[in-house]
Amino acid sequence: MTPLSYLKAPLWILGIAGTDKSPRKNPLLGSKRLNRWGLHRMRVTIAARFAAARRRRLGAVLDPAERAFFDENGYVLIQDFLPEDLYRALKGEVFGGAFQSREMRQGQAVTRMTPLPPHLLAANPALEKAVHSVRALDLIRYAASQGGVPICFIQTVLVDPGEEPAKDPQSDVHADTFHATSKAWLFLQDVGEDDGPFCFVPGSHRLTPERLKWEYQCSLTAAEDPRSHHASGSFRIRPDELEKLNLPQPVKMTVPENTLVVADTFAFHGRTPSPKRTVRTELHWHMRRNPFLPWTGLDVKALPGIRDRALMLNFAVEDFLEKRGGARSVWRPVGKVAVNSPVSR
Ligand SMILES: O=C(O)CCC(=O)C(=O)O
Ligand SMILES: [Fe+2]
Repeated sequence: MTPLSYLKAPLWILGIAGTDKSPRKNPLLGSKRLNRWGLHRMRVTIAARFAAARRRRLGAVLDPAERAFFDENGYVLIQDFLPEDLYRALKGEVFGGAFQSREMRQGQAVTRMTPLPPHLLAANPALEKAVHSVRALDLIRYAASQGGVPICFIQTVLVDPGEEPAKDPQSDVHADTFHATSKAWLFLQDVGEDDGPFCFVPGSHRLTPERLKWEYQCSLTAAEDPRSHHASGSFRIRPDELEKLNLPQPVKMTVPENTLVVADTFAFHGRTPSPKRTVRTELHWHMRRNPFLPWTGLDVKALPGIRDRALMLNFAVEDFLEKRGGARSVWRPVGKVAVNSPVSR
């Protein structure tokens, strides 16, 4: 560490009170001494308490059976989510055009992201209805244990097992971060066993004493772990460790099209590796906010000028910084493409 990097110390401290998760990027989170004193354990514990308190407020609007299923399992799965005519119209819009997109490669997997800014939603009414589906949003908020609005985009995952380097880091079963946070998928085609389905460990969203102990152990060594995502705070878990935590092995979410899956990705999950080339397209939501917020409102992303624009604003900032010599964004613009077109080179 250079003396100059200590100028960042106030940011590291703020990060501890927020979403910072990377022991590698934030040396306070990576400090063996602080973690031996219980820094990570404390953040995980307090975040879980806040999440439970916020969920008590957010749960009232849910269908009681769906809420109970989520509380038990950490995810919800709804088949035939959209009415048939709306779903057909949605597919027509999504697969019928070409949209400004970005791509990120992770080993043999390329993830294509198609943002959905207001002008695009205005021109595609079925997409607009699906993105703003109240039933989906209520579930996403509950799973994230947060109020406010998620970001939404079209995601296509293109996997080619012949590609080198082979490893798709998302195929290692993991937790995205140290606190409740949600992702949701409305699958736009059937996803079978060999189509690289999402997989999930039911019940692993709960902070049990065993999980807390495992989190503590991870926090002592994560900063030096060779698995870069693990060292960045998305802890990877092996099958034998799951057993020790009294958890089942992951379940493959093989689903017919028009199935919505909403998950708390503090739970263990991943992407099943596929033996063949696969293309999986979905409407995809992310919701992650500061885990230490006592309230469920006050989300800047819900402000009129920002709603549905958060992702574009984020890319605008990244592009601006990159042009001025800042970090190169992993999300490369690929221009206007069909959502399920082959990978751009
Ligand atoms: O795409 C998937 O099936 C899951 C990937 C994953 O781990 C994630 O999006 O957090
Ligand atoms: Fe993940």
